[in-house]
Amino acid sequence: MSKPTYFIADLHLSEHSPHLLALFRYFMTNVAPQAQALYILGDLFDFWVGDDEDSATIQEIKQLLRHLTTQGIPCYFCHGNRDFLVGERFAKQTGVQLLPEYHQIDLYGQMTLLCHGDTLCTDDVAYQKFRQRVHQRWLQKLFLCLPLNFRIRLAQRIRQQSQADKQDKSAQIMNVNADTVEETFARFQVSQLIHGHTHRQAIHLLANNRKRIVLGDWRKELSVFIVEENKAGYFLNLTLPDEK
Ligand code: LP5
Ligand code: MN
Repeated sequence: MSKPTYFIADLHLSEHSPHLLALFRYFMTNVAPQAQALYILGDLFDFWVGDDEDSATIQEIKQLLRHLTTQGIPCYFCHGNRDFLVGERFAKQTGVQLLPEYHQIDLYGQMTLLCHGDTLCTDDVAYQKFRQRVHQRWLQKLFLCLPLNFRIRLAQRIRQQSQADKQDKSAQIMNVNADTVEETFARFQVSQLIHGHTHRQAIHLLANNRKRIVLGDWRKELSVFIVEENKAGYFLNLTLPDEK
């Protein structure tokens, strides 16, 4: 029998959240090794300002990923809106394979589209404008030439501004746009869509036997979506064993 495939997103790991790091350590050591493959659909990090940042926390995260990939478990990473600057150097150091913005897989016979999910939130016009701007290759190259400390400070400023802007946005604006979801299904001709970003963990059953799976974020609990052959996909939410 084939092994299950795991999907995670929106962990937002940083040295400022030791609890999340502990969850990730637990997950990578005790849960992920049972997978056939692990897909990280963006926002693994709270923010990423370049592959040259190498704090103790980042080193540990990279080691955990490396340890998994050297056990022969493929690990795939799709960029999020916080860590779109994760690059080839990170991939080489960890053995993680970087995916394009949209990636189709055959998931035990179901054609499935994977993405972070931010591109589906087209009602959030201010965010989409921001996204377009920071996804320009020339601007990213220029940003990566700046001193590391300056990049970190700038990212913190953008985070603050983003938090402030979100206060004035409705929950609906920050959710996926139904038409965009329909267009995406049609464009890629898939029956299943798995994404994160909105943090609203759910399995949405849609018309024509289609499914939209929204991955949960990690807070007190870790959240993994697990798909096995001949079985409906399900979420596993876990707290650390000694914290129950
Ligand atoms: O991340 P989250 O869930 O809080 O909010 C997102 C959207 N916000 C973002 C910004 C990220 O949080 C921070 C990204 C840091 C990246 C570091 C590298 C930067 C490199 C630049 C390279 C060229 O994605 C938020 C959405 C929300 O999801 C829900 O979908 O609403 O979008 C915004 O809030 C965007 C704002 O509306 C507009 C952006 C304001 C930034 C202005 C910059 C000011 C900089 C000042 C510096 C002097
Ligand atoms: Mn996100």
